[in-house]
Amino acid sequence: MSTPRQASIVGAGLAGALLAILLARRGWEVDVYERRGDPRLHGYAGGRSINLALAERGLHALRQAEADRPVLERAVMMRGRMVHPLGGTPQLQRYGRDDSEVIWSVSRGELNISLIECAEAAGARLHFDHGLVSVDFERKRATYRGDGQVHERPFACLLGCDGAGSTLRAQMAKWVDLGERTEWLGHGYKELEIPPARDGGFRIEPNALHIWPRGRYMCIALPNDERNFTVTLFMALHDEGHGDPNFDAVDSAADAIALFERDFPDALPLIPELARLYETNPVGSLGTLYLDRWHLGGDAVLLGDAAHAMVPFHGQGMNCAFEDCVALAGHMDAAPDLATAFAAFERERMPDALAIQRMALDNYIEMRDLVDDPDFLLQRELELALQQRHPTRFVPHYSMVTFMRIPYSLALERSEVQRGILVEATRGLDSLDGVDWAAADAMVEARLPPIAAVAAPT
Ligand code: FAD
Ligand code: 8RB
Repeated sequence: MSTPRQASIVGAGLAGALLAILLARRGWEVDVYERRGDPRLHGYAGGRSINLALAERGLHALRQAEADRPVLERAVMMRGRMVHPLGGTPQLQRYGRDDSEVIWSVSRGELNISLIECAEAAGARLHFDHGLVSVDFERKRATYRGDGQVHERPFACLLGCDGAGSTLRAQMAKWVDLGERTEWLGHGYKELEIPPARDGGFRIEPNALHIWPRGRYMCIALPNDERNFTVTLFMALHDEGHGDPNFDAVDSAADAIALFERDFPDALPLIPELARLYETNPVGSLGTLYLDRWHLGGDAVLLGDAAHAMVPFHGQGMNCAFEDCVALAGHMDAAPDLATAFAAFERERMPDALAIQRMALDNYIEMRDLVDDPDFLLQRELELALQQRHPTRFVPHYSMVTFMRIPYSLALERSEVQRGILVEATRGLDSLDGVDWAAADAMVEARLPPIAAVAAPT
């Protein structure tokens, strides 16, 4: 590239810190501006222990940055979903074929600190307490504020990793119409906690992602390496007319206890601080952010949540943001100029962002409702059988998203075809005994080309 290889990254969260490593390693001069203080000095902002599910896409990006080892050292393996039916025994549904196909629960604070340390070691300059406040795109100068000071800095380009509430996005929108719109889900979430047992061990199965599906709402729990679990309750914000609980109606600690006594009786004794946490922790809102464009010529580009925030139900927000970083760094290195690089990045990644946003919305229905539905379980059984019969052609939906790196848009397209086959092949059946295997095999062979032939190895 002929232009100077300099970049200013806005945000040292998950994407910003990883992108800094990737660019600095390739010889770029990188400055990272972060609104918050240095988490290595002050502890991670927010305080609460939040964990995230790391899957193959995110892990692969960490490997590219040689940042996977410190992260995996403290990760907890999750082999599958542990489904807790109301009044029944919990059942583990494996995510993959064996322990090579699992996801990992990692602490956001530890992950972010590891990435920041790697970014600094790779030569990036980090500027904490520097929140972007405004951008003058004509003079190519940005203003940052923090710690009672104002700093104006020139930039070659701005890479927006400043999250769902992106300031850079708002500044870009003053120059061009980004076509921004947010679709709110109407459901929110509240974080709770299962502490370690008295003997210091885990109170429930550690190597699983726990789900308490209740139709139109649910609880989940992810393990932490400190032997506690972060529990998240997802439900409607307001009355939706079904008589279901919602955050307006379940307002006090007493309401929350009553809800858990009725709907999550096995979880209630595991959350001794339910009353206090329910009253203290805020209700978070959930939505999907769509933009028609992510870049302003070669001056600025958005990625991660700033470009395409999504609902959390596929556990792919971070994984997708990490994939964005690898794609963007590749285009910045290869293209003749930044405007071309940013346009190529947008062209490559926008269809994939739209696909995972859709699949994340769909997975809410699956998690909260279908995971204990007999038709769904039969289709799931058939998915595994068809994978065994046609390993290159029929890969279960969850596996394509979670254990492979084919584009999300291709995973969505193939999942829709597969869904059709599953529905047709199980119609009217309540076990796999009656499946017409010849017909099912024929559908697979006709409708699903081998994946290696459609996805170039990366
Ligand atoms: P962020 O990680 O949010 O980073 C943005 C950074 O920019 C922050 O450090 C912020 O302080 C900084 N910033 C903001 N404004 C400014 C400014 N004006 N100037 C400078 N800096 C600024 N994803 C998964 O893949 N799996 C999961 O299991 C999962 N679980 C989640 C659980 C929770 C509770 C939440 C909230 C999200 C979860 N996600 C998960 C989604 C994931 O956290 C995000 O998709 C991911 O963090 C996006 O990375 P990002 O760098 O774009 O944004
Ligand atoms: N954001 C996850 C999955 C899929 C699990 C499955 C789902 C909490 C906020 Cl809701 C959720 C998944 O299909 O069996 N993998 O990883 C992470 C999830 O929620 C995270 C912890 C979360 N994200 C605001 C809250």
